[in-house]
Amino acid sequence: MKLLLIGHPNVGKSVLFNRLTGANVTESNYPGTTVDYTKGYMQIDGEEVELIDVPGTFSLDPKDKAEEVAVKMLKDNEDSIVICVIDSTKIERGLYLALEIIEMGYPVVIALNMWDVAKDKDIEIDLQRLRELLGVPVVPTIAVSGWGVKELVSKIKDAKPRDISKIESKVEGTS
Ligand SMILES: Nc1nc2c(ncn2[C@@H]2O[C@H](COP(=O)(O)OP(=O)(O)OP(=O)(O)O)[C@@H](O)[C@H]2O)c(=O)[nH]1
Ligand SMILES: [Mg+2]
Repeated sequence: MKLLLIGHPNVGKSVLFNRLTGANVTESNYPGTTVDYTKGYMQIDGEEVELIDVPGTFSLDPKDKAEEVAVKMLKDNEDSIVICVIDSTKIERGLYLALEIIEMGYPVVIALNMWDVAKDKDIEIDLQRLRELLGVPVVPTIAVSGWGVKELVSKIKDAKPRDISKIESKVEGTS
């Protein structure tokens, strides 16, 4: 099993990566590119799982070299589960990327990171509603303290590919 950590720049992917992986971490150029990426390993239910810290990207329509590599890494690892990391204070933009990845057929787990910052700003997020609409696990996290990370890991194996047409009809039904 392989896991990809994907999300916008500066949402906490690398802090989360460091929490999830142990000492056996390698940084190298992504093959055929000049962009660095980091790879490590973690254990889930006794199974060794590879985890990749994908360069931050705003969308799957790449605007620079790092974003190109992010999209390439996604396409090169079609059998992966994606942990989509979203900044809870900028949830709409983050969800757009998550939906794009769900639409491509990847099993997705969403980490709503920076949950502490969202709470400080009194941003209200209806987790139950998000879970119902998206049909994927949605877990609030605070990567810097580790809060929620255990729950996030426990949901990884629940991730399943989704039929996007069902999500769209649900979202349309709410407007
Ligand atoms: N308050 C708070 N700060 C966080 C949290 N997660 C990460 N940060 C901080 O946010 C900043 C960005 O974190 P990174 O892990 O470097 O973000 P990234 O997604 O890897 O960024 P790129 O690699 O540039 O795409 C750092 O200063 C972290 O300490 C969180 O849950 N709460
Ligand atoms: Mg990073």
